[in-house]
Amino acid sequence: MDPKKATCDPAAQKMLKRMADAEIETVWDRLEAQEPQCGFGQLGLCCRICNMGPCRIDPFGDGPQRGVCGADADTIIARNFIRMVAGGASAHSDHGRGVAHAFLAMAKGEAPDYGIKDRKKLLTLAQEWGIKTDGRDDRTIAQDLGEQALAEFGKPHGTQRMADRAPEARKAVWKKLGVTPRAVDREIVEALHRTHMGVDQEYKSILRHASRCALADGWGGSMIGTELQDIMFGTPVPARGEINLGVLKKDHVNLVVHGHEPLLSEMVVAAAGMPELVDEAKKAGAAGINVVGICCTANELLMRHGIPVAGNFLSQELAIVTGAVDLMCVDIQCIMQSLAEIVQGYHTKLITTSEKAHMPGVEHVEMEEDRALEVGKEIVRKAVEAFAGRSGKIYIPKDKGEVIVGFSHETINYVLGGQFRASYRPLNDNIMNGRIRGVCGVVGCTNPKVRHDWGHTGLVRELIKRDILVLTTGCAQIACGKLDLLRPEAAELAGPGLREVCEAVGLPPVLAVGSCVDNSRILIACTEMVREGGLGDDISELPVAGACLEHITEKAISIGHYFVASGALVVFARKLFPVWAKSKVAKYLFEEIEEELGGKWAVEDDPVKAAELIHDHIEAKRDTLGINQERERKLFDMEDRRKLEV
Ligand code: SF4
Ligand code: MSK
Repeated sequence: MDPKKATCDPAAQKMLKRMADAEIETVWDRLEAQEPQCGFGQLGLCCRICNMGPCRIDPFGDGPQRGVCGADADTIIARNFIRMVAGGASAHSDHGRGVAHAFLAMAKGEAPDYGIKDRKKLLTLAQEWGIKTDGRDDRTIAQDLGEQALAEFGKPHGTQRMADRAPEARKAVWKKLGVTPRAVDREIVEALHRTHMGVDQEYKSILRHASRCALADGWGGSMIGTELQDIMFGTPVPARGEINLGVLKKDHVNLVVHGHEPLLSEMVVAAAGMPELVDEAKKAGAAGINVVGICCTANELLMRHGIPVAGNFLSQELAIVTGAVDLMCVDIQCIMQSLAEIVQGYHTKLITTSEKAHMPGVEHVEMEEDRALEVGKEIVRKAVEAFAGRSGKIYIPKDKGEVIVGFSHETINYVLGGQFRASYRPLNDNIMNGRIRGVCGVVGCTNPKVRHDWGHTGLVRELIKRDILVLTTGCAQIACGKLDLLRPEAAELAGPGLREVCEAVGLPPVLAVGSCVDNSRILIACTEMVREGGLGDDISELPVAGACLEHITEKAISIGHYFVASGALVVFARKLFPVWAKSKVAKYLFEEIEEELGGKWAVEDDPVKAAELIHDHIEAKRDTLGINQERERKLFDMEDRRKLEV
């Protein structure tokens, strides 16, 4: 394998070469060993839901066209699709439920190490949910809010409260189609029930429920997770940071937090800053304690504290092989089982922390809400101990990108509109006057089937060149950071209109919005754009889109589908999208669903062509809005600048 073909991240290229020389197996090697992968699976045409199977449908028409139970190709593809949505929704929502649980414990005084960092958001959300705030102390308000948030997952009646935030026109579309999300658990359970052998056999009916299930994720579990995390740990504001393996420090205790939930990593960061533990590290011969992140837990810490990021999903094995990681603690989601084997060759200590996610042969230190900081301290101490036992050689690539992050929707509001008139008006105005053509969310994973970081960064470069503002989350956000796209200087790569706007307000053309659950922030940003006026009455009228050309997980499918069901065009890589192109399911997802929900899926592997597709979609939306009439282009004058200045 040629490292340059596997990844466009220079640090990863160096590490892959070293791993090949040392004959250490990587995720790329295991992918190669799996090839050729099952062609039926790649098209969504295999089913192993019951024990009359597994069954497969022959896409060439020579072999079987029905499973043993009689299910046809479309039923099987639709069932596989909705099960991915349900898996993704369950992952995000169980994360959200965990946060709600800790939030309630905090409010009751049962989790004393957590607190309320964003009081304004607490009061705003409480008022939004009809919780009395006058004359009540914050903890009591938080207790009511925590109870209600937890109830959203399993309530017997009614629909998701967060979904009330959507524009009126959007809610009317959902209501008419019968897909307004109810309790999160109910939608996921129903998805599994409908796809049990012999239940829902009409692909459109299955896929409509997929929409409702995905909406329960985006406008339910994920949004609850994001909002309560903001209240407990602070709503992100612009912060500087650094991204890539070069953030590891040879002379420090390097502690990597990897996974998704900030509940633990916040405590590790707090513990690592305690003088007693820093002293212990110094006594062990280290210059200090360096906490860095991988995957979305990294995004959570980077956004709130400027904690450095060592890499995204495909960087996790590489980080260990630097020999500089003293301890890696993992919680939930996107953790490769291979880590347990790779650490055998190093002094690195690997620790699991979630009751839901154990690994064979790996020490488990359970995160407990009522003694969270103690657990954080215990983990930091284990990292110091491991540092003291360092033996092998250390190689840390020097590569790291500088970034500005922290663009919660509140930050976008503030940065664009200013403290005294915070609003999306300047964004909408710049879209209406054409300097910014539209907005695209570039999100999601890094998959070894695609050149690492190439799909995301290639697409982002092409979008900003076309004056499309990019919002990014997850591993895509880390990819952009590694390759210098999250800096204001990246505006030099943007088209003239976007560049003018970015330079006027000092913004990067690619705004880092956060982790996977923070895609809910993009839903809110879209809603605010509608509310601000001038760009239609519904998200489906906005010149916006979403994309992920390197997706891996069920979570990514759920995210993509909740954006489609919210009215957006969503583009994924063709070769990673397990839906047979000639099926009726494909016709529905790529075309007909737009008539029902205003959004639709599209597939494209090539980042340039994907950018063209998104650009054409955005221009078509602009035409429909009537904002594409020829206008005289002019450079910013003082009047324009005054409008934009913070
Ligand atoms: Fe085969 Fe039908 Fe069973 Fe699926 S549900 S494995 S198609 S018999
Ligand atoms: S971590 S879900 S690989 S974005 Fe959120 Fe990255 Fe995808 Fe995991």
